[in-house]
Amino acid sequence: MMLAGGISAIMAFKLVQSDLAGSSHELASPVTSSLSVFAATIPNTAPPPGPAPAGMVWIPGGEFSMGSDSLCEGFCSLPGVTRDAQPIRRVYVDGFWMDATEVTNGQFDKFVKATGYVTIAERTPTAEEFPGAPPENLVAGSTVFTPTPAPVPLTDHYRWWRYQKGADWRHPEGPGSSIEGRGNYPVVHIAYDDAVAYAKWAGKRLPTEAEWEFAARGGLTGQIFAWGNEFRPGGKHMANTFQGRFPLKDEGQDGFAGIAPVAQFPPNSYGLYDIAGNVWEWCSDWYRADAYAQLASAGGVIRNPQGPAAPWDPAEPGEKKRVQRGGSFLCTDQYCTRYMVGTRGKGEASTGSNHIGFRCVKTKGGME
Ligand SMILES: [Ca+2]
Repeated sequence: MMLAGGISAIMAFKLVQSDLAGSSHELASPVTSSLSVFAATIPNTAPPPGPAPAGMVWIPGGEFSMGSDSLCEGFCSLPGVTRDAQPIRRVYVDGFWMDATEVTNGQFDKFVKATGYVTIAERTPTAEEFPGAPPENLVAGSTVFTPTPAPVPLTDHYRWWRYQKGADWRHPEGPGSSIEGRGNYPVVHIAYDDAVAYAKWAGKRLPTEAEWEFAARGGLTGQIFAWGNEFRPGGKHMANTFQGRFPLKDEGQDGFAGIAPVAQFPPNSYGLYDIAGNVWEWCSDWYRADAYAQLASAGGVIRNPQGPAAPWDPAEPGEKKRVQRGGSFLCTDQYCTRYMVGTRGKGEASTGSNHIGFRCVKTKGGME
């Protein structure tokens, strides 16, 4: 939950840590040659059902191969951590509209003004909710990234994450910080329920993990990134990620040290901006480490998968986690390469941080 989980449930980082601790051996998917089989993406050809809703693009849906054949990340110094995206499986999704960008502070502000909604990070935890917690810990806040002054082992994410009193979407780095002049930045410190509440208000919903990946792949087949197999084609940065030595200093060679306004990099071929990097994006699926293996074992094409019925992360089996995708401005080739399009992230559902946001989808007919 917010206090312990506020730090303990940092998805990709925890995943790395848990796998270094050996828990990946609990995953049910053995490494086989079939992992590398990507069959061609077959997008639907039907035209969009109508004019695009404001700020959204049409994702045609269709059949594709979902998953990752990468057995490691961080230049293979972190073997095995992408195994939850295996085996590659054949999936079909119906067409849908998707927000072209991550939801911005400006958009979220309209929602809050209209509804009076209070995000989870802004609510003061109670002793009833957290029996046994020291009273001084029962303060509203969220998790904030803090660079370290010197190199540290990458096996302990507590070294660069802290629970910050007063951090929330209006105060991304805590009291004293603000979103003044940041209306076009992605909203952050958003927990799963916050994202769901916004989506309902907007007449939308969160994407399933399968919808998200179909959209992110942009009609390509089995490429490593949303734009192709080369991280920097022609030397050009295609997403807001982390350069420099992690977690000391983000050198910002891609133009942004830290978070960036939306749509500063080229969109993918479906017109989606920042589908890799900048902020993690919530999906509606529960996270299960073996979700792909379970469904793939049935064979055939899996149609419109909604995710497993219940969460299960062997690293933290007591925590209820949802899927997060796309990586963030903190992802780096030294550590968390989850900007690779087929790889997965996860987060405890009531926990946000200053690199977690979302975008919404909508299907024909308006309200979901
Ligand atoms: Ca950057």
